[in-house]
Amino acid sequence: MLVARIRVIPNVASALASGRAVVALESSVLAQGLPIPQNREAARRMVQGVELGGAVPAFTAVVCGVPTMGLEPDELNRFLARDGVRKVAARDLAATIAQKADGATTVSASLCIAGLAGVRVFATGGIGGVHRDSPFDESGDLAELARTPMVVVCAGAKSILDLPATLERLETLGVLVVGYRTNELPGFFTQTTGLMLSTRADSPEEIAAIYRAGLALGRPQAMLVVQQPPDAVALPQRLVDDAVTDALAQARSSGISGPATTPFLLAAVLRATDGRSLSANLGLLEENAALAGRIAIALQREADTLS
Ligand code: PSU
Ligand code: MN
Repeated sequence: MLVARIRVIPNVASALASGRAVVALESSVLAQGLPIPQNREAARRMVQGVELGGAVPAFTAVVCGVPTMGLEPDELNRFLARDGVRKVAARDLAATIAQKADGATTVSASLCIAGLAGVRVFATGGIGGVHRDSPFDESGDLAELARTPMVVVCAGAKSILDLPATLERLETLGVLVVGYRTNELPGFFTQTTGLMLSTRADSPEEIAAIYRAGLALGRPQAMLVVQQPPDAVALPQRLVDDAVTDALAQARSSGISGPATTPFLLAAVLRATDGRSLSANLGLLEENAALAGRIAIALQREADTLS
């Protein structure tokens, strides 16, 4: 099935056609963010999370130049093996399509594809934002969040970023950040950051109601829902701060810049935490997917009541 030039794989297409809740999932975290073989475990747990929530998962990607909602098993395997798979942000979509390449989509490109396919809920680990060393390096995720009316579930922005600056940019762009069962911005690997949020919600139904109110105003922005990484895997602030400081120094001395920065820093943090950041990453990806599933179901239930 083709929706606005997006290929939707059959099981996702039939879910959409029958009005079932669908959750979009990004693929860059699999092909660039996490190492092999744990990226396979991440994919499995993201899918399981959405399904536990009661919804249907769909990875977004560009497959041989075709923007796609949902990956068939052989395609997912290719992305997990990551041979020749590009990191694709929203700005890179057109070139990846025209050059018929495989592209793993970051948050920004995933929002673009999911939005075109009519999916309203998306889950990831952490969004991109304003970088610490070079504040002019601001992830395309922020601009895309400002123009895509979807619910985006995450554990905050990645710890490698300038979190106060990222939160300020979201405010300027008019993107509401809602703390799910928390009053402050989680730090991706850590549960707290000391950065207070304007809005808190304690149930998927409350989130659905806020999202609907924003839609009714005709506003184009996404709503960012943040939740803490699970107790069992969250890391202490001090460990993460030290790991990030080291990672930034390594990036500087290796001359890393541009799209390579985020994957490089995530890998350096992984080494500096003796792999503990990996368990945190896998745990929060699953939890975020599960919450997204419950929100998608709550939105669907509301829609069914209204129609
Ligand atoms: N969160 C993770 N791992 C990742 C990313 C997020 O736990 O790999 C990816 C997302 O796809 C996000 C991207 O959109 O990093 C941001 O990259 P950049 O800073 O280059 O915009
Ligand atoms: Mn960048």
